[in-house]
Amino acid sequence: MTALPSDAAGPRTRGLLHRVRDLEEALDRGGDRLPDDAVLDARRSLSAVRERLALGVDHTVVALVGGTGSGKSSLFNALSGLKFADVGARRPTTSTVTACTWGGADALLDWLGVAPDRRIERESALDGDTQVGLRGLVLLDLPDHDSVAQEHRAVVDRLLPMVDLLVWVVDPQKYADDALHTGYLRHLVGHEGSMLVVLNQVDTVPVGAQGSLLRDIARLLREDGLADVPVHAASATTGDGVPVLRAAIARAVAGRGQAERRAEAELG
Ligand SMILES: Nc1nc2c(ncn2[C@@H]2O[C@H](COP(=O)(O)OP(=O)(O)OP(=O)(O)O)[C@@H](O)[C@H]2O)c(=O)[nH]1
Ligand SMILES: [Mg+2]
Repeated sequence: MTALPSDAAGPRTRGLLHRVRDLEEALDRGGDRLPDDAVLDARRSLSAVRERLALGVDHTVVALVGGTGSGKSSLFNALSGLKFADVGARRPTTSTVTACTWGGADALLDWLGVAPDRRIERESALDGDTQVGLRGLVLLDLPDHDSVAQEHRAVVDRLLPMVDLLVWVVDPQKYADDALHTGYLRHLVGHEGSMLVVLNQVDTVPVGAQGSLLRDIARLLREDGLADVPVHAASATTGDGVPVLRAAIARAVAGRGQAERRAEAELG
């Protein structure tokens, strides 16, 4: 059996690995009664599942994604309670993916292509209640998808399919941007369960105007074909809405991730 990186083999991974081993043993015992092609196919799928399981499925990868200056890095810091991501006035600020993990996930971060010096681990033991429910979370701060820097978009496009939950961070000025709706959101119809939208910088909007702004975002999402995507309001600066966002992320962590669902489907 392939040795697992020690941080990858949590209970979910181990359970799936047991099933892989059972199926491999069944093929060893009874494979000669099946057509060669079928056995080869089955062995190939099992080996692909094993490869993904080597990274572990006990983590949930959540990415903050959105246009430049919407506040992805600021929200990353607010959610993690750390000041690890660079927040700047210069646009764009973030050019490489930054990760915070609640529990180690080095093999997974290697796979995601996060540079070692852009990783930080949350010391959850020190945090009391605020971090409960986030164990297993890998939070990513991505570069801007609408960047003047071409390579930023390439980083975003490479990572999107690897993420379990996409948190689209929009701001009151640019939420209707075509690069977001036509370039990305409309291509994600069918993935409503794996995404949410956050209107950040809500502190800059008069209280009386916030409701209509949120309704306008919901309207645009309906036009994109994404009627069921939840929309949250938050301010990374004041902290408003951050606990609710953290709770939504905790629910995703408690649910099964994309890699786990895929492995299960394959084994089924
Ligand atoms: N008023 C207010 N300002 C915010 C908020 N969130 C972020 N900012 C400011 O907006 C600017 C951009 O924030 P960043 O967190 O760097 O934004 P980003 O989305 O990571 O930007 P890129 O890395 O360039 O894509 C900074 O000056 C922040 O201080 C917020 O909730 N309210
Ligand atoms: Mg940033």
